[in-house]
Amino acid sequence: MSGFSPEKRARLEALAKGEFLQSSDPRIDAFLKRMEAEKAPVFADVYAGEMNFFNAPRRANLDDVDLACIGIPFEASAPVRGGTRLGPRSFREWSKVRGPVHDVWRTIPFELLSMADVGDISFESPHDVNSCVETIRATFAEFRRRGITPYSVGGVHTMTHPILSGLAAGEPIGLVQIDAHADTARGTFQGNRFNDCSVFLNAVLDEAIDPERTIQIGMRGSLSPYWDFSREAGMRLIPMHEVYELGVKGVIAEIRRVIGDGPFYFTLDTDGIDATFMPGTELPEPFGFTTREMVQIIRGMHGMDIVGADMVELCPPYDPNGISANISAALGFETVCLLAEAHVCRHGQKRKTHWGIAA
Ligand SMILES: [Mn+2]
Repeated sequence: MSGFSPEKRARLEALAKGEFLQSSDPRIDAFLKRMEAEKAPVFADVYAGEMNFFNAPRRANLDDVDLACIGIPFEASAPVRGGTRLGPRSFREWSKVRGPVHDVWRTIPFELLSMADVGDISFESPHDVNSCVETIRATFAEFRRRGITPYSVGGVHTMTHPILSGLAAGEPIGLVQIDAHADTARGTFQGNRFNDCSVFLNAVLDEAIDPERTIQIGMRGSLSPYWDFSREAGMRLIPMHEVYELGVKGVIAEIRRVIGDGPFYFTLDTDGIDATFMPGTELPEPFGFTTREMVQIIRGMHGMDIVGADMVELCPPYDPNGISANISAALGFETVCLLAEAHVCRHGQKRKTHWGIAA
C-alpha cells in the first residue's frame, strides 16, 4: 500500500506525465524542444548515428562555426608509448554522453554559439614531425583569422606549440598548463627541436606565449630535472608537492593572479591526472590530481578570457575500459562551456548551434 497521501500521489503523477525532453526551467525546456525539432542526436541516438564531439553537428564550412571541436590524430614524436592518434576517436565516443547542459552553471554551449565538430586534421605525411607541425600551425592561424575558438583533442603534446603559434600570430598569450611534465627541456630530443618534451620552451622562444603569464601546474616524476628553463624564463611552475600544500583554492588563486584579465590558452595533458584515474595516457604518472580536484580547478577558471583549449596524450589502447576517455570527455565538456561563455563575452551572441541544415 502506498505511503503517499492521495494529494501527493496526484501531484507526482501529474508531474511525471510530461515528456522526456522537458524541463521546469523555461530556458532549458526551450533548448530541449529545439533539439527535438532539429532532430539533434542527443539522447535519441546515443548508441547509433554520427560519432561527433559532444553531439555537435559536423561542419566542413568554417563560415558556419564559432567554436570548433577538432581532432588531431598526431603521434609522431611520442617519446614513450604509441596510440595517441586514436585519442580523438575514443574521446568522440564518450563525449556523446557528456552535456548538453552544464550541471552546475546550467550553461548550454549550443545555445550560446555555433559549435561544430570540424573533423580531424588530415596529415599528408603523418610520420614527418616538421610537416605535421606546420599543418597544425596553418590550421590554427586560419581559426584565428576567422575568429573561431578552438577545442582540440590529441594527439601528442607536441601539437600544442604550433596551435599556440597559429593562435597567437606574434601576440603572445597567457597559458594555463596542467601536466605531470613541464615540457620545457632544452636542445633537441630524439633528433628534433619539435618534440614532446620541449613544447613550451618552443612556444616561449617563438613568442606564442608570454612566460610571465604562464602557469604550469602538477609537475612531478620522471622529467623533474627539466624544470629550470621554466623558472628562469619567469613561468610560474607549481610542482605537485606544492599543490598538496596550496590545495585547490590556492591553485585557483595562483591561476587568477598569474593570468589576470588578458587572453589565455588552457592545455590539459591527461598525465596531469593521477595514473589511477588515467591509465590511458602516453606516460601515466602517480601522485597526481584526482578527477574531482581537476574539475574544481577547471571550474575555477570560470569568467576568465580563455581563447582556446586542448586535451592531449589520451592513449586509448592502454585503457580498454574507456575510463580515461570518459574522464577526458567529461572534463572536455567543462572546458567547452568555459570556451563558449568567453567567446560570447569577446564577440557577442550572434547565433546558435543548429543541427541538420545550418540556419
Ligand atoms: Mn605534456
